[in-house]
Order: sequence, then structure tokens, then C-alpha cells
Amino acid sequence: MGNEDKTSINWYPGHMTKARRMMEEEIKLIDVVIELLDARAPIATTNPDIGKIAANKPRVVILNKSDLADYKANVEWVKYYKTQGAQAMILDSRSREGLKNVKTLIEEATKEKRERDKKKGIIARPIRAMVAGIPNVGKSTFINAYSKKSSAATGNKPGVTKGKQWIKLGKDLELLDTPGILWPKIEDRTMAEYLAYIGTINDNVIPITEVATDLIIFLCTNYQGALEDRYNIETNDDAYEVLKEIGAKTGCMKKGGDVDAEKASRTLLDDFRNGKLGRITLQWP
Ligand SMILES: Nc1nc2c(ncn2[C@@H]2O[C@H](COP(=O)(O)OP(=O)(O)OP(=O)(O)O)[C@@H](O)[C@H]2O)c(=O)[nH]1
Ligand SMILES: [Mg+2]
Repeated sequence: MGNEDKTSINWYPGHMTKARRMMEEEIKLIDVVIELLDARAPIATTNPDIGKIAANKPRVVILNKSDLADYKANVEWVKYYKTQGAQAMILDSRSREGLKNVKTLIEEATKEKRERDKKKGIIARPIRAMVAGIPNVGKSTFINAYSKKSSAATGNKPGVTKGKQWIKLGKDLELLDTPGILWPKIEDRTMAEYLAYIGTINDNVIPITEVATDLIIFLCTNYQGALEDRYNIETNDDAYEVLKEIGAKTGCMKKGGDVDAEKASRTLLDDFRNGKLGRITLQWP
């Protein structure tokens, strides 16, 4: 992403400042923080601010959207987090696969606290878990799947959840849904690219054709055949040329008969985000 100004505008909207403040207030009541990351790019989707807010709390790391990521990378990432001493697991919140493990991890992470309470004679109250993460990683989808209710609004764009919402699960657990928060300035260009690919940052504020051509270069380098198979095209070193090929094959044309590069970019990014290009991991441990 070349145009610094364009890409740094507006990805820290007012509601994120408010959300951050809310999380800082609520953290006192919280027993465990469930941090959702995107399994395709766990490091890029880690917000250091969440680590700071949750500094003294037990933490469970969930690598969500694992169905869109490379199998091998998923396994390696869980190993990586375990060697870091974190409770970690992969999850596909849409198929509910692996949801049972969440309970085990929460219990594991809150064990000390529960034992401490018991010794002090404090009557067991529900465990309070804050579900946190950057925008669009699937926090609300996860909460709905885990609670088997559709209490939280979801959507495939950043900024769907605007305020806090507590969701009760029986008498043992309460989950706090939070709005996704980013950090004010994303300095690392590669990280910013990954966030743009997966839809963390609103498409209206990113230079979409540049993001799409960057993705083409990434795919041609790391996942040869992915674009060829999906669009029935030949690829070459000229990413913009490839983008136009994709546009031509998918009917993204302007009135005069030229390819609409912006529309082609949206098509490519949508396909990537929906797993139509296969299981693709952007970052490996
Ligand atoms: N393939 C796949 N898609 C998922 C998964 N979890 C969530 N999604 C999709 O990701 C999109 C974002 O989900 P949300 O639950 O709204 O994300 P969020 O983290 O609450 O987003 P904000 O509220 O904007 O911060 C939706 O289109 C979900 O259907 C998953 O495990 N796999
Ligand atoms: Mg949400």
C-alpha cells in the first residue's frame, strides 16, 4: 500500500476509542480474556493494546477462521502458542467444530482463581470472560455459536459490534462481546496489507486496487495455482495485468468495454475472504 495518507485515515474511528475505554473499565470485573485472532495471520491480528488492557488476567487465544487457513500452519500455530505458555486452540466458529475445547481452556485458565475463591469461602459466581480482538475476526459469531443463541449481531465487514453486550451461558459463564479495536497507526506495511486482505479495515478507506495487486503477488509467490484454478487464467509477473484478466473472466467490465479494475479487486478480495481461493495462510510461525 503506497499511499500512506490514504491508508492511515479513518481506521481508528471514534467508536474504537470509546470501546477501548469501555474495555479498560470492564476489565476489573473480568476473570479471563478470550482473545480471538485470525488463523490466517495470527501476529498481524494481535492487537498489543488488548495485551496491555488484559495484562494481569488469564488469557485464552483462539485462532478463529481456521477453516480458511492452511491445515499445516494451524497445527504449527497452536504448537507455537503452547510453547509461549498460552492456552491456545484453533476454531471454525461457523461450523462449531472444536467448540467443546473452549470450555476446557476457560476452565484451565481460571482454575487458580476458582481455587482461591473456594479457599476464601467465596461462593462460586459465574466466570466472566471478555471476548476481545480486532474488527471482523469473528468475536460475535463465536459468542453466538458458543452460546447457541443469536444474541450478537455479526457481518462480514469491520465495525459491526458498536457497544458492549453481556451474554449469559447458564449459571456458570458470562461472555462480554466487545467492538473490534485496532491500534491507531499501523506502521508495518506487510501487516497492514494482511489486515486489508482479510477485511479488518473498511474497503472504503483502503486503496483497493493496490491491495488486490499485492494479494496477487503474494498468491503467485506462495500459492501457485490458486488464481489459475479459480479463474482459469495464466498468471505472470505483472500483477495489474493479472487483475485485469480476473476482471475479464468474472465480468467486471466498464461501459466502454474496459475492465473495471476496482470491481475486479473487490471480486478477488471477496473470493479470498470467503475461502474460494483455497485455504491460505498469510503468516507462519
Ligand atoms: N469462514 C469463517 N468465517 C467466520 C468464522 N467466524 C466468523 N466468520 C465470519 O466473519 C465475519 C465477521 O464475523 P463477526 O462475528 O461479525 O466479527 P466480529 O469480530 O464480531 O467483528 P466486529 O464486531 O466488527 O469487531 C462474518 O461474516 C462471519 O460469518 C469462522 O470461523 N470461519
Ligand atoms: Mg462483533
